[in-house]
Amino acid sequence: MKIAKSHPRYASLLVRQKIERGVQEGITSLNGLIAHGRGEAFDYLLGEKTHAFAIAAIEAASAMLLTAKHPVISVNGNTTALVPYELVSLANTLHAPLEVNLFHTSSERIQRIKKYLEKHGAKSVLLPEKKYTINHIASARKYVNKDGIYKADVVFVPLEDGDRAEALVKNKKKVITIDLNPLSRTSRKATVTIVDNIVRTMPLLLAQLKRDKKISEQALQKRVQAYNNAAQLNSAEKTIRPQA
Ligand code: PTJ
Repeated sequence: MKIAKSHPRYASLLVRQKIERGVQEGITSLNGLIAHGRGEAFDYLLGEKTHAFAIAAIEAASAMLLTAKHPVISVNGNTTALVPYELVSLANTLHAPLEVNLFHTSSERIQRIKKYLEKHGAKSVLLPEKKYTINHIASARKYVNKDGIYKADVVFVPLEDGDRAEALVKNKKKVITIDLNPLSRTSRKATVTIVDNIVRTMPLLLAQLKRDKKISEQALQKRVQAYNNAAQLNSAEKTIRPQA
């Protein structure tokens, strides 16, 4: 369906279409539609704009990614459908691999996501390997790639479920997430939580990385140390429920 530019919900409807197409192409799971709806509700409460707490988290994320030894970008059916070019661009900027790790896992969907990202210019899309696992997680999500999440020190993992975010942290990895819900377990467990819509965050993060590439490693490390995730989450929560 062609959406009229004059429609008051034009931007939001365009994003919905991307998720819908993701399902039609076998990239996004049906559960992905539910997750998207939940995200939309929180975005509505946030006024559908990027707040100062998200900018602070983007700055910390950029510094953490640039000072990481082995950063890895974990992708799923929603993120691939919404921001494929930006994910590839992030991987290229950091010289880091993309790795598919699904909540509702299926080997067919894993392959489709890999192909879709390659179609959008990805050079390296890693897949989970049965020989390599992370601890503290029971489901098939424990399987990871030897050259990816297995050896990563920093995992960028937007739109994640709480179990895995927690497991990654317990495996001594720093976790950067994007989640519109500041109350979710993922938001609470991550090292850096960007409370914003991924479609707004990704271009801002890429621009921040470009600026930060000119900054010294020491200054970036200082920024990471100064960042307080709990304080930013607190500001986000106050925005969606000021009486709390
Ligand atoms: O492709 P799969 O099988 O790996 O499944 C991916 C989903 C996202 C379906 C799966 O990880 C899942 O069920 O996630 P949850 O537990 O529903 O959490 C998703 C979180 O992302 C929720 O807190 C949503 O509010 C949030 N979210 C949804 N859309 C966006 C978002 N955050 C930022 N930007 C969005 N566009």
